[in-house]
Amino acid sequence: MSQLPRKTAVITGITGQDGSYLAELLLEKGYEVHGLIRRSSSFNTERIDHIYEDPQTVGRRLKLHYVDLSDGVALVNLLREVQPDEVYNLAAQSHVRVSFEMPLYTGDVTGLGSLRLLEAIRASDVRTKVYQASSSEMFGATPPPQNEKTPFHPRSPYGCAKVFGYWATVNYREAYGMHAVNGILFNHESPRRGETFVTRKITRAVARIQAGLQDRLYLGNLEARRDWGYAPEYVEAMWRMLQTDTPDDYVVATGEAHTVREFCEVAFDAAGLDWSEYVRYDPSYDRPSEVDALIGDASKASEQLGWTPQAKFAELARIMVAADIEQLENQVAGVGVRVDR
Ligand code: NAP
Ligand code: F7E
Repeated sequence: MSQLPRKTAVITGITGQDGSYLAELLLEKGYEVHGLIRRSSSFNTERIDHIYEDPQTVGRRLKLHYVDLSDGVALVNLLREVQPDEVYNLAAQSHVRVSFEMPLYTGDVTGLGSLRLLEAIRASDVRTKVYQASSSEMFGATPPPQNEKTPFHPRSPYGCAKVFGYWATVNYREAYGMHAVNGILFNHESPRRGETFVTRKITRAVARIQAGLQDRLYLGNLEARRDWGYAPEYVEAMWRMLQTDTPDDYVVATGEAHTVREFCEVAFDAAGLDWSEYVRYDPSYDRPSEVDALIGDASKASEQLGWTPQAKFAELARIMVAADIEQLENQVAGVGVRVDR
């Protein structure tokens, strides 16, 4: 019996939360995975250290390359060399609050970066499918529920940059017949979530407060409502989007929304603590313009991709608190911490 040829994928942003889970998923499925990392003076590969293979490893299927999304020529060269079947564009300056402080940088990497990648695919003449990491932040001020037909009204430089990337992706599909899709993902979290996003900031603080290492947690707007899902499930939706015959755009969400305050309640409660004793307001975490409420309608993804969310709000918060408590205990005990959850 003849074997199907091994598929090859490129992941930009492989060192991030989603990139690390997607790399694991694709390796499990037998892909050769090429991850793009950017040069930094200190290591930032913690989330993928457990799947890293030395260049000397025979038959290795995970390869890392230094390519920054600001460098279009490096993208062309990489694509020519690798000839991928699938490209997942997950790299971004992804922090909404930071995008108000670095709007031009965010526009360059998060917005123009997606166009650079699309144009690099065209310039290298590679026939590949491409996934663009679009975001519920594009809906911004438009009231929920939000689906694929909901008009965009971004409320941050980050949201504006993602709208640009969204339309560039649609345009390359229409203009050049590229198999290019937008996954419009609502907030998704995990123990690997960046430490300055609100859920992880809260669950890390819960662990530290329980251990007696911290006595206050300063937060901004507690009334914002978000549709929070579990990141490992969301990367499965990304992969499914690239397995279809016809490229299209999909919302990925749980359909349930909760406030930041509710997340605090559940997360502190998971450690037997009362959140109101520890959480204090600090206006410096407020945003010049806020996104008040995001609730996704993922019916299209359910019907056409067979994707449905499993872990919901309370379970997600408990998973994250348990992981942060375990990580802290290991640190205190001096045990090497594996970030492979
Ligand atoms: P993340 O943890 O912040 O990861 C972002 C990745 O982009 C990191 O690997 C980062 O590298 C890389 N990166 C940043 N600037 C770069 C540059 N100039 N050149 C090359 N790489 C660069 O983000 P995430 O949560 O995994 O999200 C993945 C993608 O989905 C992002 O595009 C994000 O905007 C989008 N998104 C996320 C959510 C969510 O809730 N998580 C929802 C919707 C859309 P370093 O490790 O070196 O910093
Ligand atoms: O904020 C409020 C804050 O930074 C959530 C990114 O992955 O999801 C993420 O963007 C809410 C906001 O995520 C603090 O004002 C209160 O209303 O965790 P966040 P985000 O802005 O929703 C979307 C879908 C993406 O695409 C982005 O890449 O929480 N909030 N107090 C706070 N937020 C932070 N970070 N820190 C606080 O102290």
